[in-house]
Amino acid sequence: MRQSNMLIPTLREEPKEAEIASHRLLLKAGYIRKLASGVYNFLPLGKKVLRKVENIIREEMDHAGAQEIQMPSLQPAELWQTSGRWDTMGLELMRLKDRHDRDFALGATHEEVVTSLIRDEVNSYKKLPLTVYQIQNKYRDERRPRFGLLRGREFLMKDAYSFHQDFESLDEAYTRLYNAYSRIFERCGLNFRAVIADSGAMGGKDTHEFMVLSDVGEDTIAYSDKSDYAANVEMAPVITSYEKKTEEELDLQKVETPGVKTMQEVADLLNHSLAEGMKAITFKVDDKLVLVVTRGDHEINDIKVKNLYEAEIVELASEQETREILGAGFGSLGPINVPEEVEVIADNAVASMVNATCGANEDGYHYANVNPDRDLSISQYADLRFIEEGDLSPDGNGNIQFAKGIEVGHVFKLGTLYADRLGASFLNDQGKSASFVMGCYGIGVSRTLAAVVEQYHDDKGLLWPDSLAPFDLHLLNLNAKKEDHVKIADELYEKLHGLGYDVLYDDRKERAGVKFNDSDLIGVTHRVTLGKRAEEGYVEYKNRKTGFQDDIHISSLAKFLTNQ
Ligand code: 9G3
Repeated sequence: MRQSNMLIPTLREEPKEAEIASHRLLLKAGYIRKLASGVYNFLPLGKKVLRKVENIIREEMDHAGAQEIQMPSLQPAELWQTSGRWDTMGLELMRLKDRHDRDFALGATHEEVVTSLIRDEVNSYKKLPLTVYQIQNKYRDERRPRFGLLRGREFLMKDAYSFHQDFESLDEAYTRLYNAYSRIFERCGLNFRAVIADSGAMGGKDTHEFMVLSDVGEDTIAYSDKSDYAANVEMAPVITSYEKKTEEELDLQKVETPGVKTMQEVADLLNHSLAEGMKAITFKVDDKLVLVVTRGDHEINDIKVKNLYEAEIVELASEQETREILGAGFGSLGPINVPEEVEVIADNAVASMVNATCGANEDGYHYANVNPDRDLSISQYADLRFIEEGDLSPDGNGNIQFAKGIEVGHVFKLGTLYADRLGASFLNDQGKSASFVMGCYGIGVSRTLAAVVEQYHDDKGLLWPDSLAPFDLHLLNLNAKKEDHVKIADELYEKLHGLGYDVLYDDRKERAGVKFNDSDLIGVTHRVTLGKRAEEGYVEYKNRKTGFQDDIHISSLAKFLTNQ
């Protein structure tokens, strides 16, 4: 392709709204352009790379036995009302009305659509297992779209759904697609980890997220320094066993703590460490108030609280409703003198605390020398805290380290959740009606492209793994104003094209510096430059990734390139 005809609007200046490399470089190199917050145009180079990511996914999904379909983005509200998600999904679900004033959702995901499709088309176990997938834009009205393609409001997703007569069959599909995902991300040149994840509102139990290691990732991975254990920090279990200090249990004492607000201020005033104080936080779990207690130096993991109650919604209670029921503000809450209607649960670490302090549920007062067995009525101890670096790995092998990750894939075992809600059943091999057992599997395609850039770039611009580069070769003619150079370059372009290379040919009448800058930005690995030695029949080869360069005679260029 001749660059003089291509739409590649590279920028000289840094795009100021970009906070991370992939956002900055994809804008600067003319791959994408923002239309609105979280909504992007893919320009020719961006589209070429996006299509290469899609095709790797397509090959591996087809190889795994999945069938490609295409479902609508316009989804009738009735489907979401039947599944119950029309009301539980808040502002993130984009909704619109048609000309007859009927409600629709813009497809954020397709469990409802695909389950209704298979419900209406498949009714015998003989047609199972069946896995379908699509590669299509999704719409989610993120509260804070940011980081360019990493968190957009319209983005390209591959979403697959598998249908089974039983869980054994689901397990097989899950494993097969898990392996397909590993091949997909390997072929995209990514350094990734499959981590044990939390299934959130999707129900089901097994679920894994595929995380690309990157400092700009929004997710935290807890991984073992001695085994291949890796989990999303949200769900990593804590197996630490706490030994009780042997000091004598002192008498419970109410102490004045005027004006303290934080755990640290209490610890400082009463002259003890954070770990000797009890942190008590009020949560609304669905519609009841729960007081969650942890050791002062630990963080409450709300996902673990949610899973303990199998609740739909878990959120922090407001100070006002807390005060109404417990009689004190956030700085003085504790598990003593708690009204009946408030359930008190505590993290396992609390059970081993001796002579601890806690809020007295009275502003400006705390209790000292609190000993759980004697002074507290905890309705349940559980693993409720976030795992921390240094904690034992949940597989008992090594200790936990943290890394940031970009979630590019997520595979779920859904079970019969959606089939039950949408009445999707089939006749099983005993002639009985049974709900489909389902799995669902997503890859953020545009997010994967951005994640590749995060792992492949340098200060001069983009770099691409050969599997994704927008072109095989970048051919630069530095003297596009000299007839004889143009003739040599044109012939070389035709020759390379004839050899099957997909060539980006910079034939523009621009200065050498502009051409080199743009070539560094665009990031095509193999660059062939026709410069001052053109008359002698020499071109300069440069590898954008390794920096290797050498003068090559045109007659041996083809052979040379096959070895790159
Ligand atoms: C919504 C909105 C946002 C959502 C969802 C629904 C995430 C939603 C989870 C999934 C599960 C799987 C198939 C592909 C793989 C992931 N955000 N999820 O269901 F209405 Cl606004 O999407 N779906």
